[in-house]
Amino acid sequence: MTTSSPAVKASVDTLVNAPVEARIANGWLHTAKFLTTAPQLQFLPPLSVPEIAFVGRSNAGKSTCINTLTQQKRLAFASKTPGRTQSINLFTLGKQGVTDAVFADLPGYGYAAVPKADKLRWQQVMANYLVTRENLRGIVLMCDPRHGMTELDEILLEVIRPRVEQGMKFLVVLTKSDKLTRSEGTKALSIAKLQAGGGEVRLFSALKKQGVDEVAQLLWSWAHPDGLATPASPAAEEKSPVTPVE
Ligand SMILES: Nc1nc2c(ncn2[C@@H]2O[C@H](COP(=O)(O)OP(=O)(O)O)[C@@H](O)[C@H]2O)c(=O)[nH]1
Ligand SMILES: [Mg+2]
Repeated sequence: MTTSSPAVKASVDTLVNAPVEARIANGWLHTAKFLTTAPQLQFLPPLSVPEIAFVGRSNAGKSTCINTLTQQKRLAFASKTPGRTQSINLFTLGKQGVTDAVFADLPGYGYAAVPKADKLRWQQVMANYLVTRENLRGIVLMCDPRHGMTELDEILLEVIRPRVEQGMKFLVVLTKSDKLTRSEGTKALSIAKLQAGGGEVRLFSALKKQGVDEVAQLLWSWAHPDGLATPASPAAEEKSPVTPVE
């Protein structure tokens, strides 16, 4: 029998010894599948399952974060032309083929090369989506802590504040935390906590896998507020996986 390298052994240990909650959350996230893309709100299918939206300035690390969380290389492919694909991409999640949540990946904002009229149009689409989407359960704002919250992030915070006050889940993910020292990380966390107005804040590094399990468990708990459901019954599987609202 060959002896595995210390690095391989460390990875195996992490997988095997990960808390059961993290394993459940990561297994669930891995089921993410592309559903559809909508250039405007009226093309978004009305859905009844909880939806979690991912927003952030372009280049904040949003695609990398979604790919890391779902353990898929190209689910939300890191766009080569940031800010150009102005559509909402939906992904379904759920074990045993039964969709129990949807992720909505909103295009990054703030990309300088986008014409002003397009920027304004897109901000309007995004604000309308965040305010009116009925099954929206939570919002994840990606922010590169080296730049902090920009004016556009703050506009977005204002737009969602009333919904957060009414109980909408909200998480600020401080991305690329591997680029911060420990004290910079602590400082970025406390500043973001003040700005998040009751929402959660986590440091996250796709490179160092920091915060991955924590964010995974939070998202899982948002989508499953009643905790672990009983295994899907045959009746539940017969239903259409994504039940449109009447
Ligand atoms: N060091 C480091 N770089 C990252 C991390 N996540 C993303 N990046 C880099 O940041 C840049 C923007 O990432 P991307 O996911 O495309 O951002 P998006 O425009 O928000 O989707 C890319 O060059 C990524 O490689 C991370 O955790 N650590
Ligand atoms: Mg991207």
